[in-house]
Amino acid sequence: MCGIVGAVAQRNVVPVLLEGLKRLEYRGYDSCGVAVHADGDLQRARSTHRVAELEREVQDTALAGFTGIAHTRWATHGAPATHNAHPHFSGQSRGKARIALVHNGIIENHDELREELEAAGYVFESQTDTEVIAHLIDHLYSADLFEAVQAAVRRLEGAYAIAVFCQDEPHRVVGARQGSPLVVGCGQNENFLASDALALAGTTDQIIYLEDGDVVDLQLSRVWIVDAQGNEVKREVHTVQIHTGAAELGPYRHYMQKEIFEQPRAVGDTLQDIQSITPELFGDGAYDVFKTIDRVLILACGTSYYAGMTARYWIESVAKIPVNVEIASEYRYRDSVPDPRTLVVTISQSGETADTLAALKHAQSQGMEHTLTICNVGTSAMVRECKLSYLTRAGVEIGVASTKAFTTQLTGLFLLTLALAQVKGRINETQEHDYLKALRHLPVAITAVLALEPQIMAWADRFASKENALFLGRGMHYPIAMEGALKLKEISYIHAEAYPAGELKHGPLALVTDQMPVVTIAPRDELLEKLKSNMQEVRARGGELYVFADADTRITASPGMHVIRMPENYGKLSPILHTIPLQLLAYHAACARGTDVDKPRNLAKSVTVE
Ligand code: HGA
Repeated sequence: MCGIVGAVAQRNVVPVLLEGLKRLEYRGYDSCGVAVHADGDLQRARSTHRVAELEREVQDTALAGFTGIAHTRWATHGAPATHNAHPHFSGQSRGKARIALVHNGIIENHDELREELEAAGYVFESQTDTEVIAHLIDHLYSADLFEAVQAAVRRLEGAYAIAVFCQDEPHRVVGARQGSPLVVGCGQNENFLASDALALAGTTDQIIYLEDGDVVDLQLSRVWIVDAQGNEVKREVHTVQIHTGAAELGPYRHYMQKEIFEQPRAVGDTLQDIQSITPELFGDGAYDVFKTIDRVLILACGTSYYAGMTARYWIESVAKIPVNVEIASEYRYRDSVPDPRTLVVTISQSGETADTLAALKHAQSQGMEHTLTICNVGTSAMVRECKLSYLTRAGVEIGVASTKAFTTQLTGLFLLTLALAQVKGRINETQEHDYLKALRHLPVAITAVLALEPQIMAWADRFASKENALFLGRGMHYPIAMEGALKLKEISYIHAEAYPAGELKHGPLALVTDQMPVVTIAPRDELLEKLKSNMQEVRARGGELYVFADADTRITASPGMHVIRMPENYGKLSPILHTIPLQLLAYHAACARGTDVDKPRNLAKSVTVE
């Protein structure tokens, strides 16, 4: 999603701005741009190509300046075209641009503001909601940008992080946030703004996390923050260790492939060196919280939602606590019945997912104070907002389609299951010891599954010519089937749907023909015989089955029934192992179709807009 970088310094800031954009590229974008204060004018370059292309343009035109802002855009309002790319200017209809602005988010009252500003004589050059902010600030401006921005944001409805500078005030950048992430980077006689501390790696590690409603005034040696009421506030400066090492592709063709193969390490790191389960793994005070709660509400989106659905099977079966799992974008707007004795668990790779953050705040506003997050970024808004947290240690995930983030989330959620079960007295020491042992063996077990890649590649070639696929799973493998279908559609653009296998005969069986591949997850569990009957129903209609079967299921290959054997049955942790071949199948089907695997069309990595 959109990335913002801003800088005020005594050196040319263009290299810092472009480096920042490169670090934010992994989030996904469709255009990019940079603007600086140069020779008393506002100058900009914008491109619908990659940041490297923008960089070439900037070099050709020798764009340089001491103050500037830059942006990667993931279009929400207006096509991905140069005229819609940020930075947007205002004031050019008077002959000279005065305000330059970049924005992440959605302004919901943009139509109304546009009408008002058009009536005041402003001419719009783009179809974006963002341009209204630039004109509004220009309209309200009288010699003080900080004041104009404070006045402007009072008129905005929706979500935004903005960075703005003004032709009349060459050494100043003003930022503001409401619902979208924005951080300040503090330097020596220079200061910066960015969507994420990662963008400033190598420039500064002194980071201030702005809060909703904050407006910040950045000058060379001053960072001044006011809250929504206009009162000065002091926000803590954090020293942030930013790991950037994951950007090397090494021997892999794509980041997604690299990240699939990193899973033994990522899961191992996420388990740290845990020798015993204690609630304090989730933070101070976790014991009291776990003791108090008698239900769990999981809020998440996309792949994280499927991790939550899997956790529901674990928590209900091992810890015996009732669990609800809700899609965050639905939960935040629906009437629900709050229960203060609920543990609200949010799951988000980036910790900045706008819908999940909003759902968390909605739950808090309903009086549900016991909050916990499973998150991959320790400095994220989600970790700061939740009382308790467990950090997955997947490392930076660049591929838009989540892989190692998912399996590490599952690992964290299984630890949560055990901690809850322990506090509620639902498991004894031996069971705890056995589960921990199985967890510790996971990296080895995953490595054995990764060795199936050549067999899966052969299947993937056949999938590449299909336009539809079905995925079947039962019990705790149903969410894994959903995740497998999501992976396939995200990166190969093959339409895929998942069903609990027993549901097939209630409708989807009508879709089954000899053109429909049906991927089936077949672990050796108590539902195996039922699943086998469901598979026969598919075969009887000519459907081709592609089955990932545990070694001891006695499912064998026959015409129309293709089988890949999973090395071992993994009991309660089996969903983690069965995820891996589905990732590889999607990955190789996408490669065979020649799609842009790491940056699939229309999608972005950190979903920071609603
Ligand atoms: N609404 C703005 C910004 C979109 C955004 O934040 N995407 O992540 C636009 O469409 O330009």
